[in-house]
Amino acid sequence: MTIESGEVTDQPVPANPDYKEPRHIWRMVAIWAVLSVILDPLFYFLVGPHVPPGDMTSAAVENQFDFNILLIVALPVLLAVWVYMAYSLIMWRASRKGVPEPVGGAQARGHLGVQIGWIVTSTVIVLGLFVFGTVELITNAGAGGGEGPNPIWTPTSASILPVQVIAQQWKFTYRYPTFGGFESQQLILPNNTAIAFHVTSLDVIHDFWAYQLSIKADANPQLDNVAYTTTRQTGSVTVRCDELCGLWHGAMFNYGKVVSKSAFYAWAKATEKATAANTKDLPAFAWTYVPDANGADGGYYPDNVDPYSNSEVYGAVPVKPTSPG
Ligand SMILES: [Cu+2]
Repeated sequence: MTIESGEVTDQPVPANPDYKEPRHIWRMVAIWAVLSVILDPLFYFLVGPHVPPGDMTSAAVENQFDFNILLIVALPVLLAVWVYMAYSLIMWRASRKGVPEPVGGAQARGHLGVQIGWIVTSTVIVLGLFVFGTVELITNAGAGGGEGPNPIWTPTSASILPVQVIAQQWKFTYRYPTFGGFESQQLILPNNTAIAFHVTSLDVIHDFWAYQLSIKADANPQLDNVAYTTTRQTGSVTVRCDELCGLWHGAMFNYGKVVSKSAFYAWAKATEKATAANTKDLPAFAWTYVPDANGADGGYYPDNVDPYSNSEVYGAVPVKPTSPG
């Protein structure tokens, strides 16, 4: 096509004949490598300790480690995209005169090195994460998930405190079999102790999610779902239902605490005594309950007895239970 004289054109300025095309790919690789080498350790050591769910239990530590590994694998991938984008915007911007148009199309499509590099890198990352994730699931408490009635993993600790989590529409309660099977509305745990959560449900499927403990285990009726962790720090715990379980699913939450061993034992013994009458009304402690555990026409709680009636009124200010520590 010929350009008539006087016609306005957006043809690029002819390239400078002395211009030597730099090795763009190696420049980008160099920038990417430097950024990755600096930012990955910075991220791991500065941000890593603050990544959820924290380090309140052994399961939380494992979870945090897994998240951090995923993040430091992901960060160089993100950097590669950002470096390429920034480099392209700067090097091949339309206003940059005297530089030839970048070559794309057929030449780039047929580049064997790029193709092999792409396939090998993404395969190594995906398969590596698959192996890492599988190993992490099997070892070390299954990263805090429920393992069913026959766990594949048991803590090595000599004494493991069993705590039963009972989910029902729409609340969680906790029974402590080592203290006469009393029931508490609040989850209280001793510090530096291996805990075996036995999660079950009285009605539909719920899910016990104790965020700071990094425990998330389904609560199925007629099933004793076991999840282990070891507490490492005292502090507050939020428990939420994590399985859509009906109208008031969103209101199904309560709180707990990890307290010192001595505070826990003092609380447990005092509560066992104080709730003795309530415990007598409950079905005998078992790992699972049928919906009419208290008799033919009764539910889990006997007729006319509801120990938690004040917290049954949804929208009401939650009752502050007495708590240790
Ligand atoms: Cu629920």
